[in-house]
Amino acid sequence: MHNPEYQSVSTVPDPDNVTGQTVVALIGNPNTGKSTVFNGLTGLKQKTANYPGVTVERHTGTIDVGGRPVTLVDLPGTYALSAQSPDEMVAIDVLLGHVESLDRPKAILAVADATNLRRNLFLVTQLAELEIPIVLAVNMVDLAKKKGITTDCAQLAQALGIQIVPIVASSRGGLEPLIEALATAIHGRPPKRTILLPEVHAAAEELWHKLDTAGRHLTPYEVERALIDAHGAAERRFELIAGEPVFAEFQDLRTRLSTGSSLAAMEAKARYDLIDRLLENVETRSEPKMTFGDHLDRVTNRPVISVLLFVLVMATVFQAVFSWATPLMDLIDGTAGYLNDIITDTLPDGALTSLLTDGVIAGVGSVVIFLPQILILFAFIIFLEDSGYMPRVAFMADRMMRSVGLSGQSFIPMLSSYACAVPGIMATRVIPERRDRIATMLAAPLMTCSARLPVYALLISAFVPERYFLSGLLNLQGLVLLGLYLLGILGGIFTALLLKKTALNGPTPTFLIELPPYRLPNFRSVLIKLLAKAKIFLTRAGTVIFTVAVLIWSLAYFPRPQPILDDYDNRRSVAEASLQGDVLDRRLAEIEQLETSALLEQSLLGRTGRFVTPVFAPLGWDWKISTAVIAGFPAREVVIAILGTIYAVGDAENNENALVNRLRSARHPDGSIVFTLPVVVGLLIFYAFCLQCVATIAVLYRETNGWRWPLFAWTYMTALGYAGAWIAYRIGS
Ligand SMILES: Nc1nc2c(ncn2[C@@H]2O[C@H](COP(=O)(O)OP(=O)(O)OP(=O)(O)O)[C@@H](O)[C@H]2O)c(=O)[nH]1
Ligand SMILES: [Mg+2]
Repeated sequence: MHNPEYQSVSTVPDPDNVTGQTVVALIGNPNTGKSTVFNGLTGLKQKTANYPGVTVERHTGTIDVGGRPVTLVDLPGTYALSAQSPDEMVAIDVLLGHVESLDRPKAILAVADATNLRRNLFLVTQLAELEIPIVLAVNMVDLAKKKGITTDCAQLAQALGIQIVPIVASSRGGLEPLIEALATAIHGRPPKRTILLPEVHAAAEELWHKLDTAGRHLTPYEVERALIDAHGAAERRFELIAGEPVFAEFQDLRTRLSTGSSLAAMEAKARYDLIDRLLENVETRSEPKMTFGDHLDRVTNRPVISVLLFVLVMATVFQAVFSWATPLMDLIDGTAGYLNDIITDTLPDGALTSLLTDGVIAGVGSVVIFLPQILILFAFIIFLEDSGYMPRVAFMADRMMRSVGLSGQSFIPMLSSYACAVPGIMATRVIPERRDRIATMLAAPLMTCSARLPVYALLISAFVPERYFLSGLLNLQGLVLLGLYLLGILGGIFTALLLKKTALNGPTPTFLIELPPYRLPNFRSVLIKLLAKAKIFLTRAGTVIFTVAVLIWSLAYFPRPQPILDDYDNRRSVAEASLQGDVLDRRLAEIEQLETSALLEQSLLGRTGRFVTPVFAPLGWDWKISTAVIAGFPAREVVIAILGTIYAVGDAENNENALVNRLRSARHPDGSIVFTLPVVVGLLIFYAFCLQCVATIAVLYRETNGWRWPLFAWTYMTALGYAGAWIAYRIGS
């Protein structure tokens, strides 16, 4: 079939081939399975989930196409080539060859959702204007089949002048033919271009010619997109390159060309007319049936029910974190204790034994023990992401977010921050307006990330009694944890409100999100993602936390001055000469404990600790807590390893392995309890607010292009944490 609207146009000047790689760009609407295709082809593990906006930056991988290496670039999803938000800009920049280290793609691998082909073809027909060969992967044919949708791919391919391969990316179906199609496309010809708005096209060519002779280089295509997409990235680029006088002329031209409606609207209408004609004989759809998911949506999208459901889901997560993890945690604790016993039984008393037990086992072990809880949290997060629940929560939260000057679009980044603020901050790239983006970025680190979980869990299991309500359905520890998460949310919302009312004042953004269908997450892929999380956690424990534990141990163990050792040896001799039996044993244990404390007090760590203690004295913290908090600055969960080591070195009776018990029995030199209720509450509040995470600071720096916001965030959050802890301590005592 030859479409009369196709006409040949002159080719774009050959893009500069800087690195000699063969690049293929993977692009398509959001949530169509691009990253799933990418992972399937490259064997890598980029994040995939069932909501739009999962991928926000480009990721590259290498695939073998016909015996030659090809660089495949996974891109953020976009509905059209009129980029508005930073993530969409990434996609356009790659396609146009504006990325320094990456050649312009030799071919485009477009991914479309078979259940929604009409809307997906909007982008595909735009891509067909880029003068790059295209292979279209029509994905999710399994779902289309279930819905009674059939597509005649061969006929559509002929009409569009591109190759089309039907695939099921999630089960790797059709990936082989896809690679074969790519092999042909890389050396093939681009599809013929359809001119949808001939007048705009002609005007753009003319303007381009003028600019080009004036030595300002853009492509005719870029000029055309700049004309059509008002306020888009292409327009900004045009303004930058063309300069002020030409830009004014350009705006006049746009006004003249717009007949009744905007150029973008004219383009959309012409494009959808074209697509409807294309699809007329290609796609057949049976009568739409209400699916289970549709029924679920009817119920769960009601305002009151959706809020109740969300609270229920959250409450379940926190109950699960505490009650399901216990057996596994006991197992890890038991193993650590067993290792400890073996070492103390086989090695002589001394530095090596202390390093292994007090440094490595107590330090790394006190962090590793939280693995089960972290995995339960992640299992829930992955389940929520893959099921399609995330965007629905964002939709529900839209109204609440509006009251603080943001919108539901800020909610997914904030929810992602439950795992970690770093991907959460990255996820703000879907937000077009810079003000809203920054306000969300600064709220994100206040959400309770998974590194806070061990800190909370340690203090909660040490100091919150294990009490059950409603015949075992609710437990107090889970409720306290839920409260801390709510505190984080409140902190985040307050921060966003504060910023949107002051430095980042601006209109409330509008929020549009496509609700993907509910899907039952694939057990295998959830498991794979979970194992990846476990690996990350354990690698960290084996590297960063191990190093910190050994370092802190040596600071806490050395030096060991002879006079102190001699002094306590003397006391031992005196006791042995004058006492007997049980009394002697008790006296010896007491001397041992006093000696250990004395040694710790004058160790390098103890001496440094005394410097920082005054800073935290108003919060009721002793030098051990203060030192641990300061040394835990680079990553908050490290504080546990440090406490683990300090208390192990400072504990003469090595039989008490669990850090929880050591914290419970910690005493000041005058015999009073260290972890009183006001101190514990203060610590919890401090950790809810403070920004103890170098990775977050680094990503804030990168995403805001400067030190201003990361410095502000650190100061602001630390001040908030300190003030909160101080108030708790004051009120409590
Ligand atoms: N049933 C079915 N599900 C699929 C298929 N391909 C991908 N999915 C699921 O669709 C969801 C979206 O997949 P992603 O690969 O994250 O989509 P994406 O296009 O990269 O999304 P963005 O990065 O947000 O633009 C995931 O939950 C996948 O498991 C398929 O062929 N069939
Ligand atoms: Mg993706």
